Amino acid sequence: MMSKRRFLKYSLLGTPIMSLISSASPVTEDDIHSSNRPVVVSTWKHGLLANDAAWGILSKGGRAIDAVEAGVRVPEADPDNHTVGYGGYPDRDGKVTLDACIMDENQNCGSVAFLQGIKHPISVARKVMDDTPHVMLVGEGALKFALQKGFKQENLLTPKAEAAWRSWLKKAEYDPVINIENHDTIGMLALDQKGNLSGACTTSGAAFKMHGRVGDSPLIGAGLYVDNEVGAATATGMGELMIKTVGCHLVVELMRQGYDPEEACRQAVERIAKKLGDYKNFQVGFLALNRKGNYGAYCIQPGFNFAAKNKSTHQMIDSKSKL
Ligand code: SD4
Repeated sequence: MMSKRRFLKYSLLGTPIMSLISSASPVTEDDIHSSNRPVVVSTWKHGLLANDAAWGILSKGGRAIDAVEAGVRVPEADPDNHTVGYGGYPDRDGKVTLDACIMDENQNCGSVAFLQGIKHPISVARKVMDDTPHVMLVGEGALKFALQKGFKQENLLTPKAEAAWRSWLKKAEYDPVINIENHDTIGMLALDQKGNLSGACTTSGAAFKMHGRVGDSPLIGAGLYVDNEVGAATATGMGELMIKTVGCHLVVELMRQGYDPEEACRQAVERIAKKLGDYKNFQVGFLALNRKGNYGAYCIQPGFNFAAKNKSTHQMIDSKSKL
């Protein structure tokens, strides 16, 4: 039997459509959206290189979950990126502590928080998802698990990050700076050729944070959420605001109600503004992708941008902002 795609192509070549239409199955919503696939989006400028790595998998028909893991490993390994993985700024005690989570199209998820000495927390999170009955491992337990799985323990504090910390120590003021580096946590969302969504989020967290502080990035619902029937969302910025509002779950639920990705992100920012009086002192950026392959973002302060790649384009897009 002729496939739907071949049917459409054949029709366009001049065969009378009506003569075939009774034997062809109807064009489904999925057929229409498949032209938008695959697609990958990720936060900040480091998303460009990360998207390229994800595209290597997506363009060959690979799974979104494999693409997002491979993608975010790029900034995790970059010593010049001071907000993700190796080279990330340490906490106020001089320790680099990492948070990450990953989620697939079947509601499977894995997460690590307060993990030290492992360069690729996203891959440890993936192992938690694939090889354990749990969702989240933290601290020493996460490290022990990573070592059992063959990950190498190494010093993640680079000389540059250590120098920044020593300079911060002179005043030791805890004052989060908005968009100061313009390359923050990486949150990545992908829709693969088959129409499945996945997401990953990984960070060294707020620079010079209190020892033991964990932000939104490893928390399913706060820093990342995926529902294959609807869409996916991830976040960057001051994690406490996303945790207090379960921000990414909110964005996905707004898309379920029918809002497009940008409007869903905008409404989530409005929710933060309504509920949290001090929101103007912080940045939060939401990024969303729906199952049709449409994407959008919204943030509190100007300055947040994201990288978007599909078959026809790979570009940085400035997010609209509330302020
Ligand atoms: C956190 N959301 O730990 C992360 C950090 C981040 O922009 O994205 N900063 O709160």
